[in-house]
Amino acid sequence: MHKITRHRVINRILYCRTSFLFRRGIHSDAANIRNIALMAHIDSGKTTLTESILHASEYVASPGSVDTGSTTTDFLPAERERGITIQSASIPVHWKHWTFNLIDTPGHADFGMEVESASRVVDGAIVLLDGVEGVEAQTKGVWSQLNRHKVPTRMLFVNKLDRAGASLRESLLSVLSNQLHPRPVLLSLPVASFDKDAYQSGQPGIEGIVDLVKWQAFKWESSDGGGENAVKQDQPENMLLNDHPLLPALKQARTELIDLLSIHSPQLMDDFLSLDAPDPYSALPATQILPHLRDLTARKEILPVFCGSALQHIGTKTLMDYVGELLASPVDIGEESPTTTKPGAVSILAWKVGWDRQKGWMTFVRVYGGTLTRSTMLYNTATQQKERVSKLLLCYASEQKEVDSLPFGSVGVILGLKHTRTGDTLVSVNNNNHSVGSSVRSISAPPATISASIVSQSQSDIQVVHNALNSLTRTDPSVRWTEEDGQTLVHGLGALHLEIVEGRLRDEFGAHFSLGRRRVNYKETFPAIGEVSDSLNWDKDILGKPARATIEILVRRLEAGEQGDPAFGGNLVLDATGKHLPTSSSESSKLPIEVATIIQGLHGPLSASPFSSLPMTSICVVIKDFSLAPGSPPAALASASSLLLRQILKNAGAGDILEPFINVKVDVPENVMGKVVKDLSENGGEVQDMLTDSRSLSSIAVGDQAVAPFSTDGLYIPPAWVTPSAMTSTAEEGISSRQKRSVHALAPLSKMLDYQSRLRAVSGGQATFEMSSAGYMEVNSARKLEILQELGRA
Ligand SMILES: Nc1nc2c(ncn2[C@@H]2O[C@H](COP(=O)(O)OP(=O)(O)OP(=O)(O)O)[C@@H](O)[C@H]2O)c(=O)[nH]1
Ligand SMILES: [Mg+2]
Repeated sequence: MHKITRHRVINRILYCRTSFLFRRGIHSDAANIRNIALMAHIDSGKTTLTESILHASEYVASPGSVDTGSTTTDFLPAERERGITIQSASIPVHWKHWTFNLIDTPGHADFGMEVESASRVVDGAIVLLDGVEGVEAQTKGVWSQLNRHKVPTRMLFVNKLDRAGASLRESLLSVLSNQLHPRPVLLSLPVASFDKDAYQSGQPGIEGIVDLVKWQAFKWESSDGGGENAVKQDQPENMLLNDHPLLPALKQARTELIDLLSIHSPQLMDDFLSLDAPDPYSALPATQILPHLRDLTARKEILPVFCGSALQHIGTKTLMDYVGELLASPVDIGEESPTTTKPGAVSILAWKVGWDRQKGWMTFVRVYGGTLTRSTMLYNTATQQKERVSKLLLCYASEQKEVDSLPFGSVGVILGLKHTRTGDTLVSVNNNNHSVGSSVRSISAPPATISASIVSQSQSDIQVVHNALNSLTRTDPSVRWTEEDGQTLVHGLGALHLEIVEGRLRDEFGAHFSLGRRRVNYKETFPAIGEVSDSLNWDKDILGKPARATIEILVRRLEAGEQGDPAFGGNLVLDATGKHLPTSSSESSKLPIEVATIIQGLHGPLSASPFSSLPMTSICVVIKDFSLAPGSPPAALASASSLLLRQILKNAGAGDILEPFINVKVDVPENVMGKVVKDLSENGGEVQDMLTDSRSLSSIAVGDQAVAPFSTDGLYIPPAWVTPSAMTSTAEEGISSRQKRSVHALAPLSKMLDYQSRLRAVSGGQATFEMSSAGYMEVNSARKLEILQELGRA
């Protein structure tokens, strides 16, 4: 493992974690800022691409590598040890006239909270695909997160095209088969070899790319390329000589690109038709194409697709050019403020809170309205507390810089805030009428799936552990802790998450404790008995005052395709017209007080089933009617809704039990595959596929209902031979199939907590695996009994 001292770690935290606007002076021009995130399935190359981007922008003289634990953004010891990203890191990049605030996010589903908060503050995302794997389980996970947070602009980067087996065609088809976007549009194509003979012999790898918009080919002279000198650039006709087979394919790709864009942009069609050139498809200049590309990207009509190899720095600079050209700036998004603030008032979102032993609490913010200065007195709309700024920071590598202000659109750090948590909105006190609970946007933590008890080493450690837990939950809201039957329980998103939490509590917060057995969190849902409606009259005194209210609600299970609200335990509340009502306390405070109090009343019965005491999920409550007698306190409605829902749940009888499932992919040699499959089946796993070529995964939707693919009509899908290394692997399939297989299965998380050691034993250490969350699923009656027995309820 790469050794790194605590002192260096702290310095790295201070110098690198923070986001920065510029290198040589403030970029006050928000139109040039791009707040973007890199998101993808685990191991797709996000951190490697970040390092390549930093290298291209001359931020780092020589790029680090995740494989030797020397990257800029994965700097925690736990990250370097494991070679994975755990915390998202924001880093400023200066490129041409733009400043990118780049957030490298983790791909592992256990750190979904990091992706969640990053999705909240970015205006654009680069989603990576591993060119060998295509769209994977977590690709779809991050894609729906981006949808949920309405991230306005996105692009795709098909990475690892240097790997044997990488296929641009299959990757693009996987975008359609998984319904990510109906119109992925290739703006660059890879050149496996500029040498015609090598190309025809199926030379694997990638030597360069062609920018189809600018009609330029780039050739990397050496594989460790990246530097300007190593790249040769010219028109494709001058670089691909002697009837190179790729040239006609490139021309076809460009022709189809212009045709497709023209169909969606009448102006471009006019420009194109009025071109007086023998070959208008090659003559159309990039300057005429770019505004339309930008517009179509913003309107989500198209999904721009780029390709390359982050490891070899191939395609990185082209990608950076298009990040600047196509992704939205804060100006495109406009100012966002809670409705109650005056125009021009400061409004900021705390998207991440970090703890540093020397600096104390570091609050990472994005400015959504106005300009934040050091003297701005802030008001936290969620905690309803005033906060005083002590310092504003912008950092760039080892240059740490204190500044007087953070302008609109920027991302920076505030020191000195005492109560602010991830997801809170802060506004300037002067311009605010203290709008309680109003927020720019809310960030909600995904549901916890796994828990463990924490046993303090001595009586005096108990308080230290509790303080450490409070601090940790402020930095990572997906960690929760509770006291149950005199036991302290910590809840997290998965086994790896808990492992990291354990380490952080010890190393960062100095707590002494031991962790008990891990167990997964079960949930209960409404029984399958259809809809139940009922009403209730409340006529009792509240705090000595007469209180009268009536309420009528309907309760049912969520229907297929209906999404529960993660902030409300995966349940949903609708009004009488079927409109989705916001349920998080900060959002629901925008509702009329009566409705907000009814929702508050629903919390209690949903948090514990009357039968199993488990939290209830996937339940839809429709508020059909209500009334409050004049002079009665709104609390009467909360009491009425709570009592009524409890009655309905009780009368409906015990519901079905749900438990967290995971998608697991095991790469295993064929000789031990049988044992691996048997073990999975014995442990409640359902094997879904055993593939010889993991790319074929693109056509199946793991853990989901199969969906009809988007049509390829009108799209340019490159032929398979454009990435000859994929052809090579097909040719060798006979051999490889005897060697390696990918087993895809769906399994209950509870049976997979010790999978690492179990798989090692079963496969003799010959297999590797990766997991991603598949969410909560209903269990069969045998398993239900087992769970109820485990809980002492049967
Ligand atoms: N051949 C090849 N390998 C690559 C490329 N990009 C990344 N890798 C390798 O893929 C592995 C994962 O790379 P990372 O950059 O850590 O991937 P990540 O997406 O940041 O992973 P998480 O943060 O853990 O989700 C490492 O071994 C990299 O060296 C590439 O373009 N080609
Ligand atoms: Mg990473």
